Amino acid sequence: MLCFLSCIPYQSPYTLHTGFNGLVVYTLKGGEGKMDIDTSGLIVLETELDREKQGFYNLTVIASDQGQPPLSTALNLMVVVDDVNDNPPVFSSSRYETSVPEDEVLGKALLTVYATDLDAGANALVKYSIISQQPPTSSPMFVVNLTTGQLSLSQQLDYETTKQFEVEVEASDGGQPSLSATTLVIVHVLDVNDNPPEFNQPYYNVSVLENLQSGNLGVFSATDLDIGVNALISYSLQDDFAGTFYIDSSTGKLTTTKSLDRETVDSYELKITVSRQI
Ligand SMILES: [Ca+2]
Ligand SMILES: [Ca+2]
Ligand SMILES: [Ca+2]
Ligand SMILES: [Ca+2]
Repeated sequence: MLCFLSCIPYQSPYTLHTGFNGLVVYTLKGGEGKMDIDTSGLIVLETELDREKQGFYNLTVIASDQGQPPLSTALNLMVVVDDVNDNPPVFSSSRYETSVPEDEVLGKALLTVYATDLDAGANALVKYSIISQQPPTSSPMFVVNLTTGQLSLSQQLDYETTKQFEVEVEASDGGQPSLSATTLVIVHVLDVNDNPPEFNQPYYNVSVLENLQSGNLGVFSATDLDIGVNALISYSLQDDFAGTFYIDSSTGKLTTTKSLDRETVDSYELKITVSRQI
């Protein structure tokens, strides 16, 4: 914000005068308390300037003699304040958050981070880059557009592996030296029902006594890697042999509902199917 102005020598138009009438007095208007003019006509800086507050000054130098009546002349000049890279980029937020389903397509734009810089020209030219990702992955999960700050997906998400990422994005300006700032992007991964329920083993062998009126044959539960409704399982029998067998649709507990007769049928092959619970 602080800039220095080269002092501008000012030559009096009355240098040929002599005596009292030739004594030139300079006054400066428009210096806003930042600039003044000395007795020799030199404009001097009284305090540091800040281009971000005032980028230019319209000055009027009045040179007057001490004659009666006094004669004067005025000169208008404009002082343009050069920029110095004294402002780092500032993000519109110190923290951004978004939620993305785990099956989102690669290249999908997730959000745009945005930083502004009060300076001018290259000193205000902001470029974005990702400087860290937690947890880390072998290839970065996200990519940020250098100039727009748009964050997009570069690797397939998997809710069952990672439920949340924290991405640190840096904005740096084009000044020499460059100034920078960082912001944090939290990406919540949303579960999608991409895992079927699975039994621990494909085949179970169960023996039961034929004289059992009705009995518990065991619990045949399956597991589902998803969460919530995506992991709710419903069990059913493809064939219950005319009501001989029953399976609890929510627990997978298999029972006989009537006594079996080994002399009639000595084995049953039951197929348990699992599906998403509606
Ligand atoms: Ca800057
Ligand atoms: Ca500046
Ligand atoms: Ca899932
Ligand atoms: Ca599932």
